[in-house]
Amino acid sequence: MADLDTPEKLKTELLAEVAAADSLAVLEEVRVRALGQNGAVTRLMKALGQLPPEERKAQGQANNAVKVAVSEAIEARKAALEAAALDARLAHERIDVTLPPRPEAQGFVHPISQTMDELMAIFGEMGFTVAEGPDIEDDFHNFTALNIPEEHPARQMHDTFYFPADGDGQAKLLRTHTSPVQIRTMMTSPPPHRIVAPGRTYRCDSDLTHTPMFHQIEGLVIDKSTHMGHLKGCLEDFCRAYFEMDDLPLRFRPSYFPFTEPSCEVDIGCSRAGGELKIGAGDDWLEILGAGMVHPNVLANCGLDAGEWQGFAFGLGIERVAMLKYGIPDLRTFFETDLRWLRHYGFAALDQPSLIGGLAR
Ligand code: 2NM
Repeated sequence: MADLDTPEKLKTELLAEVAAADSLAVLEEVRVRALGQNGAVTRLMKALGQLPPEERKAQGQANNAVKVAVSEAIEARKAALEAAALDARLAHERIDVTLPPRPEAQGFVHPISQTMDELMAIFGEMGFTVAEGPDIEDDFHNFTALNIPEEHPARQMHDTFYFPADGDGQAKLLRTHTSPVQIRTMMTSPPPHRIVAPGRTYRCDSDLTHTPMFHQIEGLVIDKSTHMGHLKGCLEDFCRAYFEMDDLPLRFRPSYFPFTEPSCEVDIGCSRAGGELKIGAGDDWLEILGAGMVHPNVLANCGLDAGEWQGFAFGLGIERVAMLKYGIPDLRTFFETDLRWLRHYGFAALDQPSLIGGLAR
């Protein structure tokens, strides 16, 4: 390309180059050479200033016509090359709609969540509703209302996590059981009651079989004539539904809790032959839950007339029953957040316990 070709000649040359460009890269190179900062058309424009004034207008119009023609040719060529590239891709590439979808990274439901869902589904079928309360409690709801005396060992610093005392000397604490939820239910709504309270609980204890945070589910039934027979039937139905054994043997053993009278512990039949625990078979027993008839003092503390209302309560550890049902040997692994553990013991999110089927299939 001569340095200062006539506009007409330059236009012819550039249009030929544009037409000959067989790729977007070559076309871009032509564009830079023609219209770039130091391109032939640009230089033609800059040369205008050296012309005598009377020639500038005509030359300027001619230059402009070149610029417009070349720009338009480049745009058109670019569109054509892009269309051709797309056609070529479409001709080659095929989408196989019969391929299975790529597996997505899968999350897992933690055994605690799974077990809580199962427990709530079973109690839900038995007519219970779910109640919740705060993890941070006061002395009254966690201890006093539950007929737990001041000197009770559970109140000692080494069992209970206390917060620093506030202005009036009252120290809040982390609830040591979910029973304060039952207390709050009885104090804020009228009987009858039929609730379960699942949730986190805290005790200052850490060894092979204790973690400072663990989970409980407790239940409460209050009505005018609820008696120990209802307690037995309810917990029997529950144990058999949870362990999915219609003939699971059950034993009710006398026990003591400050908040119930009488109190009992419930064992399920098992065998430990050869060191292997097997639920539902053999002549050995395994403790599963604690229960009892709600103590008249507790009812009175909640403003209920113990001459009119009575009922039972129970409580169990969620980790413990999850370990038993799913063969998880070590409690502490529940809270180590080890993804390999979760992949092994976790549950698929889409295989949740339905509300039908937990009980008597
Ligand atoms: C247990 C065992 C026995 C219990 C009692 C109450 C309340 F609030 F009604 F008094 N809530 N939970 C209870 C009774 C809990 O757990 C082993």
